[in-house]
Amino acid sequence: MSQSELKRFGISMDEQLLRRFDEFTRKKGYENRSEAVRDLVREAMTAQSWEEEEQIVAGSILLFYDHHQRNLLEEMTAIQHGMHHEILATTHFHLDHDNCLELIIVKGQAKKLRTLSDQLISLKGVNYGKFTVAPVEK
Ligand code: NI
Repeated sequence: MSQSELKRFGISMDEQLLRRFDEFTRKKGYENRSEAVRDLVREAMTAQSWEEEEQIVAGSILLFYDHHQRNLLEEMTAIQHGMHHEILATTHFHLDHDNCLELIIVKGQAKKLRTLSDQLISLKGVNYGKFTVAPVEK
């Protein structure tokens, strides 16, 4: 597994973030910070390489939003209709009086899906969004 030698480098981080990172490292069961950082870097770089490519990926866009936000539902629907070839399914959950959770299952070119996800997540009223995809074929 060691095609290349290990190199050391320092990372500066504010104390609070480092405390949270140490807790994350412990909960995830990593032996040390280095192992955790290596995994996170790999994950970030893998995700980025998919997004830049024409590669076909599939996955989900998860959105938490307040449906009272003006025009939000109309804008969301218009964006999704514009990408109906890439959207396989949409499921809507009413979480409470104000908040909704929408799960959109997507398949298509990574670049295109990232754009779709960015458009939806950046809408006013969307409180949290998460884009998760993996390659369908190599
Ligand atoms: Ni709802």
